[in-house]
Parts: sequence; structure tokens; C-alpha cells
Amino acid sequence: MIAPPPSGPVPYAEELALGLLADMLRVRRLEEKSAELYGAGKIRGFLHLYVGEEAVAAGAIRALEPQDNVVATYREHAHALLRGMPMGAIMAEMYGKQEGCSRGRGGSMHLFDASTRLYGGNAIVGGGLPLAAGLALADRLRQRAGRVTACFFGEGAVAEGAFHESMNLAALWRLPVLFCCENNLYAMGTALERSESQTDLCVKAAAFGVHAIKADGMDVVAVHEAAARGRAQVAAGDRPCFIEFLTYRFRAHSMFDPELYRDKAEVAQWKTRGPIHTYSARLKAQGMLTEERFLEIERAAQEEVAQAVAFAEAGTWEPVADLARDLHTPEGQ
Ligand SMILES: Cc1ncc(C[n+]2csc(CCOP(=O)(O)OP(=O)(O)O)c2C)c(N)n1
Ligand SMILES: [Mg+2]
Repeated sequence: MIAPPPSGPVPYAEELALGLLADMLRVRRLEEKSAELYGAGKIRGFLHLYVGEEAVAAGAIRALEPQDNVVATYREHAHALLRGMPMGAIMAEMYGKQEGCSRGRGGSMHLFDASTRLYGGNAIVGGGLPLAAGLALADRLRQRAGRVTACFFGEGAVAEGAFHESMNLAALWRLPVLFCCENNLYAMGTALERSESQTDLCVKAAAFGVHAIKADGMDVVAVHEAAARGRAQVAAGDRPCFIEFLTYRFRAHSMFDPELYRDKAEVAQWKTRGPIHTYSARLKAQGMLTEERFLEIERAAQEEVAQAVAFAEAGTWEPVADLARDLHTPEGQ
């Protein structure tokens, strides 16, 4: 049984309330355009979209501070964008152009930007967790108090040894990590209950002695509240915190997925809980949003996407002579 759509008043002043809406719309329009460009052969390689899950990155990233680190997965366009990476640098990276954030060498799964403390984009399931523990350990050793590392990962990662090792060390050494589990119920075509004996992920996390919280990942307000609470606990130096955001992806796992493992009716039911339309309806009901304002925010997002595409189109390919650049071994050895 799927819970009813998120409802009730939004407890924020206008700037944050509408900022969260703008964040989700920017992500949605970026993702939809990316799918279109993939179909047109402009973006190649792997592409995993975040459509349906926007409330998680939007709510959680707004709860972070500029000094915090962020580690994400291959489904990370939203995290990069909302952390402050220009949309043009994301699009150019997906095009493989050298104006991209990783000079076109990483593509969709390897967005990286040290200036906004976005430490990837990781193609390996669970690969970000040890990196997050390591970043937090570095902060501990360098005595950089007040910095938290937020690590986003799918529920598929809880089946990996790296999850258990990272949770254990983070808890044992009281490292400042905010573990943000994006539980969209499927790891590619494998439903959680087909791969895990314990499907309550907070029970698993609590076994390590960390704070463990559940939040409705389709409700940007619930996400923001939980992330703010979790971040505060972590920053206080108490213990790491694990948050399970229950969410759902509306599109296929990647561009190569025929989606044979779930019914169309299930997807349709989850769409009734869509994070953008339910949130907009709440804002409208309390008089914080008019249709005109909504369209204005949407137009701005579309304009940003159009500019990002123009930037990527105008971008340049890395010259072949540069191919050996950044290799650790001298050419010919
Ligand atoms: C170590 C490892 N094993 C397998 C894969 C292949 N793989 C790519 S995505 C994926 C599913 C991961 O699902 P989840 O963690 O729930 O994230 P979601 O895609 O749902 O966001 C798998 C098994 C991989 N990338 N890395
Ligand atoms: Mg998943």
C-alpha cells in the first residue's frame, strides 16, 4: 500500500519555500532534456535520471552548509546542480566536451567539483561510502570542526560490504557523516524484498549505533526537516546519522532498462505522490504560490536548460594530442 500524497501547510518563509520548488523544477527540466538529448545521440554512455526523486536532493542539500562535503552516486546530476555546479558544466560533461566539470572525461556518472566540495559521482555501487568516511576522518584529524560529509547512496548499497565497513568505522570513530540513503525500492531490476532479509533499513543502520531516521522522500518538507535534524546531530560531534528517504524513480533505471520488473500501475500510483505537483498544490492552498509565479519559476528553469545546452553545443572536444594528459605513467611505459 502506497501512502497518501504529502499534504498540509509548508512551514517556511517564502524564500525557502519557493527556493525548494525552484530547485526541484530545475532538476526535473534538466533531467527531461538529458533524456531527449540521449535519444538524439548528443549524450552517450550511461545515463541515470533522478525524475521522481527530486525532493531528496533538494530538501537535503538545502539543509547543508557551504563547508560541508557531498558524495553521491551515478544518479547525481541533481546533487551537483543544487550544490552549485553550473548547469552548463554538467551538460558539457555529459556531451563529453572539455568545458565539462571533468573535462569531458567522466560523463554523466562522474560529475566532480572540488570548489563546491562535490566529491563525485561514483559509478560503483557503495563506492562513495568509504570515500565519505575518509573525508570525515580527514576533517577529524585536521580538527576542522563543524564540517559534515553528506553521503548519498541507493538502498542497493546496503548489500555491499563497503556499506557495513563504512558504517562501522564511522560509528566507532564517531565521524561526522550524514548517511543519506535514497531508497527507491529497486536496485536496477531487483526489488528490496527480493535481496534483503531485513527490509527496514533503519534497523540495519541502528545496529551500528548511529542515529537512524526515516523520512518521506517524496515530501521536500519532510526531507529538509530530517536532514536539518540529522546534520545538527552529526555536527554536534555526537554520532553519525543515517537517514532513509523513501522515494521512487518514475523513469527506468538507466537508458537501457525495459522495466520488466514493475507494473505500470505501481508507477502510476507513485506518480500521485510526485514531489513537484503535490508540493505546488500545498503552496497554492496556503496562498504562497500563484499559477503565474509557478510558470515564472518554470520558465526560468527552462531558460537555464536552454543556455546549458547552448554552452555544451558550443563546447570543444579535447585534442587527441592531450589524450595522455593526467596519466600517472609516462607515455610508452
Ligand atoms: C559494485 C557494483 N556492483 C554492481 C554494479 C551494477 N549496478 C549499477 S547500478 C546498480 C543498482 C544500484 O541500485 P541502488 O543502489 O538502489 O541505486 P539506484 O540506481 O536505485 O539509485 C547496480 C547493481 C555496480 N555499478 N557496482
Ligand atoms: Mg535503488
